[in-house]
Amino acid sequence: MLSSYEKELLVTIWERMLPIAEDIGSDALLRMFTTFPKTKTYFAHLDISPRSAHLLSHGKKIVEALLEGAQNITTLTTTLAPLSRFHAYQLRIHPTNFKLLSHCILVTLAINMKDEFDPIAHAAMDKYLSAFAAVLAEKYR
Ligand code: ZNH
Repeated sequence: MLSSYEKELLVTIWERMLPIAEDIGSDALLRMFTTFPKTKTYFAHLDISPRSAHLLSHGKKIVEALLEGAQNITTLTTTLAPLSRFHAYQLRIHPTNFKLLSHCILVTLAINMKDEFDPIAHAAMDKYLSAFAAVLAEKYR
């Protein structure tokens, strides 16, 4: 599904996002909460106001997980199994939400990377986020 060029590109992009993981992750989350307000219900126990400590730290975790997944793309299902179980059994996130966050991540990356987020990068990232979301949603079936 992903070419070897795309796999390398994904690792390169997420490695570049790591030093600014808090900013990237929290921006994507804030976009999700603003654009799709129902997603906020899962975070009722956290302070998710712009630049809050919770938003920044949760945003960082998301970027770290996306880098880890990109680095382990051939074993995505096993690499993400604990995270998948967590989302299905503890958090009970309805699977439709994964598409909403993926969309917001694409927008955040486009703004951050500007012209470098070209159609090739966009397509690779979209495929990767879909694959990631499919693994996170796997335990619901
Ligand atoms: Zn999630 C958590 C990732 C999606 C909700 N997450 C989490 C974490 C991580 C993640 C890494 C941490 C874990 C631990 O701690 O162990 N996610 C992720 C990713 C994605 C996601 C990568 C995609 C792409 N989530 C999601 C969604 C939602 C969510 C869509 C809803 C809407 N998560 C969540 C929650 C939590 C999490 C609620 C918990 C938080 C706290 O802190 O509490």
